Amino acid sequence: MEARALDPGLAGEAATLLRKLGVQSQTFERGPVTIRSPINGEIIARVDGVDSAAAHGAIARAAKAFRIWRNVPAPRRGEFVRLLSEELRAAKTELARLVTIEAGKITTEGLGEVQEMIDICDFAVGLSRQLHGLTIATERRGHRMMETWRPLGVVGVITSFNFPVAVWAWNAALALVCGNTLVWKPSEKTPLVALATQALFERAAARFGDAPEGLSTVLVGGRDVGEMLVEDARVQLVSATGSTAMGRAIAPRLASRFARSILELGGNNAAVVCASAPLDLTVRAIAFAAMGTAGQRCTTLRRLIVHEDVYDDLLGRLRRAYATVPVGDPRDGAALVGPLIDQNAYAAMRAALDEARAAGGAILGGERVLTETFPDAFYVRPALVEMPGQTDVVRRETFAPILYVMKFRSLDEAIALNNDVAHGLASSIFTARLDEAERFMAADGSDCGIVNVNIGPSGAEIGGAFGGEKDTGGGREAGSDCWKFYMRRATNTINYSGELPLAQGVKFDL
Ligand code: UN1
Repeated sequence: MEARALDPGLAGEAATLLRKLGVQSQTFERGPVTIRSPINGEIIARVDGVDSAAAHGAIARAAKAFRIWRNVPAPRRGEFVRLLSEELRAAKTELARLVTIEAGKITTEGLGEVQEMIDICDFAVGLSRQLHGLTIATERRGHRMMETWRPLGVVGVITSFNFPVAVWAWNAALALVCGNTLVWKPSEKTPLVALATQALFERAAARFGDAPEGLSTVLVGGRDVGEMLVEDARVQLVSATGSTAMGRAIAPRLASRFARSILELGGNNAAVVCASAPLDLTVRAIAFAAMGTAGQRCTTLRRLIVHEDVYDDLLGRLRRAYATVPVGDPRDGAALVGPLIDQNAYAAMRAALDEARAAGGAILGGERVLTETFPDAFYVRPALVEMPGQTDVVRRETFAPILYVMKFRSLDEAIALNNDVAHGLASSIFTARLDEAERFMAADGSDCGIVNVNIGPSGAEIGGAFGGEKDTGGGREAGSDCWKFYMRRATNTINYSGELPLAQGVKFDL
């Protein structure tokens, strides 16, 4: 089934939404950079990229703002984030619609994206009254030892098209309550939602009253802008989401100036389906994880490792799901799979499927659809590919809705397959057996940063730490204690004894 097409008056609608969200018309009506909607390939805006002088200026203002912001009490900084969350709540429908238009997410996922921003803001508001350190036993009489957490500096945030605003919010909400200031380089494919988010940020700043100028700036631009964030000594931390190649290029440069980095570089995520798996639930979980967001989440399920006893039953059900999933205009409530972001994404999908076929894969789906309605957009039917084994193409991340399926016999074999890829982001096991679930989560189980049971690898909540190992980059963002990465830990030893005992019994009497 293909969902029906809607009237494509997208440029006009995008302009109305942008104005309503507080973005000045001149920001998106003229400029050399054209922005196209993946819904129909239509040009929806023309923006101006920043030049290096403007980018330097933004970093300088952020550095200046930091000197003020770091001294604002943390709960008051939390109040700023609370106001931001109010703006996001009020603008949720419009911002979500703009996400749908610019990134091609289906309506509920666009709304989910903004909800994720609201959720991390709420988390950060609570955190703003915590940020607690420890008091630690000291060996010296009349002394106290403790740790305090202090603001770090300017945080550079580089985001990708697939979570074009939520990932900024994960970083921004924490960075702000931690006393830092921000410079944001959004994906070149999705600057409009970033400009809209910045306008909401400025509304929150106006209501807050005395927020320093330059607290957060968005820099629309390409690789050169990202590189400026990486090279500038005033930027203490760069949090970057994108390809492993991008991470490999920037990580050593940040390390060479001892700046911090949080890298979130994609995944090649697997699910293991055991013989005891509850199959109804498993099929639904697989469908969302593998086909949702048109396979363009870094947590998308890309590899399915199925016990041979349930293989035929599960594959039968999956084939039905793949044959009937509605692909179509993401504005249409009936569609569950929207378009790929652009032609390059489609070409990468085609190339991967050709390679899989050559390696012995049996492919269901994967063809381009809706070409008559949307000749300049790239809608595909998600592909279900039965593979004879974990070949090279399976071991590579292709950012498209392709699910490779393989068989296993023993859990050891399944875990080995799960781990035998370069990335280490998310993984799942479907089982009714406690021993299998525990084994998958154990030290010698999945080597990923996210290890789930009876739930797919994608769609993480903000309360947990998000990120993964190996080629995923090792960073953790969002919940748990990730806030600590946005702060400087100071160990304080205070002597109230009136004497000067040295640690480790050292004597140094003059
Ligand atoms: C990403 O794809 O870059 O777990 C982030 C998820 C989301 C975040 C994905 N909450 O799918």
